Amino acid sequence: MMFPASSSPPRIAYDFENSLNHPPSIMKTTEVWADFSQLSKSISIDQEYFRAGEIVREVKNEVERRDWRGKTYLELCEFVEAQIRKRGALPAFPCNVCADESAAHYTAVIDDERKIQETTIVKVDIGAHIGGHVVDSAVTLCYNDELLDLAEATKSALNEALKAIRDGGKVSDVGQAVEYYASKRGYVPISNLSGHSLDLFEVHAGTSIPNVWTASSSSFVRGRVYAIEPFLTTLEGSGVVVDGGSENIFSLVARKRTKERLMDEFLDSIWKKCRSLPFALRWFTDEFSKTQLEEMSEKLKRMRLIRSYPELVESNRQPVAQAEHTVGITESGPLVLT
Ligand SMILES: [Co+2]
Repeated sequence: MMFPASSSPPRIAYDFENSLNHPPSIMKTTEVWADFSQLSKSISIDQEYFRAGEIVREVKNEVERRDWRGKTYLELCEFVEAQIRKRGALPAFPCNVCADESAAHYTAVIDDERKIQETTIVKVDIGAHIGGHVVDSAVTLCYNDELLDLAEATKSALNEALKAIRDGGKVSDVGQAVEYYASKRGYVPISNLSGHSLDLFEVHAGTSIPNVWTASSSSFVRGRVYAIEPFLTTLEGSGVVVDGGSENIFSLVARKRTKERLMDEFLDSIWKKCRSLPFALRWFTDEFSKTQLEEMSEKLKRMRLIRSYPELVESNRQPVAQAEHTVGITESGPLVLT
C-alpha cells in the first residue's frame, strides 16, 4: 500500500538527554553535518521520525480544534511550541504563522501583539524533532468563506503530490502533479517555494521538491525523509513570493569567538538549544533582554555567524494556502509520517 494510514511501528522510549550529548561538541557546524548525513544514509527510517511525526499530528489536531480569531500570533506560536515540548520533542523551527498574502517564514517576535483577524486565511507551519530527527507539517486555518475552496484545493493538491511519490521516482513528478491539479481547480502554485529533503538537525537537506514541473533530475531515495508542501494562490496571483520586509527567524551559520562575552554566550546558547536549526529571539528571553537580543542578532548577522529567513509574501499580494506532510521512503513504499 502506498500510504498506510496507521502502520506506525511500536513506540520506543527515547532518551533525549543522551541523544543531545551525542553530537560531538566541535566548533564547525559543517563537520557535524557531514558525520550525521553519513550515519542517516546507512539506516532506514529511524523510529524517532515516527514518534516526531505522531507528535506533530497531535499538535496539528490541537491547533485545528481551537478558534484562533482574536488571539495573538504570540499565543498561537507559544501554544504550538509548548504542545511539542509537552509531548517529548523539541520545535525544529519557530512555529510559522502567516496570514493572507504572507506565505512563509513569519513567527511571532518578542511581545508580538499582532492578532489573528476575523476574516483571514492563516498557515501554521509546525516542525518538531527528536534527537535531530526533523518532521515538518502545516495546516491552513481558513476564516474566510471566499477562500475555503483555495484551502481545500491545496489540501487535495498535497494528496495528488503524495500519490506521485515513488521509491526511486523523480521529484519532478510531484511538481507536475501539483501544477496539473492546481490548474484544474483554477489556482496557481507558488513556483519559488518547494518541498525539501530532511536530515539530522537539517530542515533543508539538499533536495528541493518544486511545486511546478521542472527539469530536475533528483529522485526519491529509500531511507530518506521529505517534506512535501504545495502552496497555492489565486489566478490573480503571480505564483511567486518575494521578501516581505520582516526577518525574525534565524539560524546559526558558524561557531566562532567574537571577542564579546555576551555574544559568545548567546552563540553558545543557540548551539546548545538549537544546533543550527532555525530559532526565534523570543526563545532566549530568559537569558538576555529584548534589546540585547535585537542588537546581537543584527551584529551576528553582519558577521555572518547567523543568518536570517525573511518573511515571504505573494508578490501580487494575493492570498496563499499551504498544505504539508513529511513522508519517509520505506521498504514498503512512501509513508506519511505526519
Ligand atoms: Co517544510
